[in-house]
Amino acid sequence: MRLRVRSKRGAAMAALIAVAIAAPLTANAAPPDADPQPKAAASADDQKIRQYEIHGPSTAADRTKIASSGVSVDEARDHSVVVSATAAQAELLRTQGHKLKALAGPPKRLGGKAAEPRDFPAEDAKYHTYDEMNAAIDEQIKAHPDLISKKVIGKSHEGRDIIAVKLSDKVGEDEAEPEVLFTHHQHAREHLTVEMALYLVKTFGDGYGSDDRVTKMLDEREVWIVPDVNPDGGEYDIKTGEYQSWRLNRQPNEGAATGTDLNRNWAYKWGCCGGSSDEPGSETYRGAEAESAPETKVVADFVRGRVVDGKQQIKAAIDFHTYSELVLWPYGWTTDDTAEGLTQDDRDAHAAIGEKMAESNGYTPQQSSDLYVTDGSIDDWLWGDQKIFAYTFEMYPSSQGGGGFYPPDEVIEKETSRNKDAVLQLLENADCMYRSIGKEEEYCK
Ligand code: NO5
Ligand code: CA
Ligand code: CA
Ligand code: CA
Ligand code: ZN
Repeated sequence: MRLRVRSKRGAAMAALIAVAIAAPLTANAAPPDADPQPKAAASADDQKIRQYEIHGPSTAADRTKIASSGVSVDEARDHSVVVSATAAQAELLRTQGHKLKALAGPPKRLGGKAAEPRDFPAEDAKYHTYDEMNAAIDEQIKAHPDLISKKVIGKSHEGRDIIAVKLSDKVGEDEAEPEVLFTHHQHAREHLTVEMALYLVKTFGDGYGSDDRVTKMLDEREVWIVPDVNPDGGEYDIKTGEYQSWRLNRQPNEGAATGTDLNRNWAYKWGCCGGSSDEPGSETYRGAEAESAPETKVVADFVRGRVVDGKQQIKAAIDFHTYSELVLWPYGWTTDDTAEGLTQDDRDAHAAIGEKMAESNGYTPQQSSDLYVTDGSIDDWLWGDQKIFAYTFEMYPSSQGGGGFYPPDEVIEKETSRNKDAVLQLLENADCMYRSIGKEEEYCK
């Protein structure tokens, strides 16, 4: 059954690829750090991603099946989904019998001004470009040099620095304190997550000495923030000054389609379970092999580098995404609550803290695969490979109507500070995550 479906899709894809090959492949001829030449109008239209509403899909299995057509599932409702798709992917879903309703494209927010290349639209000026993000972090380091530092942990495909910001008392020393990791912006269009990182750097930096909870956590934990896992994708999304709805990184593949879904490229159960795509051009393309995307490998190497004397120092993590207002925990690769490497106690501790965090920010707590199956996600790798308690936060808004991937900059402050208590909870639990299920004696002594 599955084979027949795949071969049918294969034929459709082959036809689409044939069309794509007829267009000039100028993008691939460009050196890796150069901008691709503008493509012919038809080809650019083919690549254009927009959102559609599809009625019918009601279960995680339905949604996983939708995703296997190459689209990303952006929103799961009781009896419908919102997906992002190219025209070709939308067509494929239609041939499979689905009715798609095109939704409004990304907002312009130009405020009467011309689009400014490589910048957010005028009305969204409070969002930070990659350069503005780095400047804001450098400013915080200057203001709090004993508390905040940064290091370059590697480079993106196009050569941008990927940085890790460290926050702790005696920040220059590697103290024996539980470490906690926050990662942001795996998906290019999820710009609010970079603002989340900047909010954390500012709130922790400025709050030390005046905010008791913040002070205690910086005294007793080492906080790592990777504010921009996918800088190339993020910059590409605003390259023309108008939002592109881009999700992937900017690494070319064989053929015409660019980009890997970083959150399908991690080296645990990579490509195992129908939760990613092996087709370049898919919104969930998993890459040629695990960690084939430099950005994934850079962050994975950093995490592996936190193993000191055979012990992983990082105890817990949140990977920030948008949107849907969810708190998710592993696994994504299976719909079973427990599985290899994830005992009932592991699951219960994840859920107990996940539910408490969700109580404070008003998000919905659930296992990741309740949404749809994913494989090669960061959380599965963090837990399955490194035994780091791992959460994904899908931030504001709850739905496409609330702005989808592009909420206006007016919401930044409210929607980042909304997670302060949840982040502090994770830090406070990080010395013994099993305390949350009353098993401190058993696991943490
Ligand atoms: C994420 C989570 C389900 C992990 C993903 O909409 S998102 O792409 N941000 N959702 O599919 O990787
Ligand atoms: Ca605005
Ligand atoms: Ca310290
Ligand atoms: Ca340490
Ligand atoms: Zn995402």
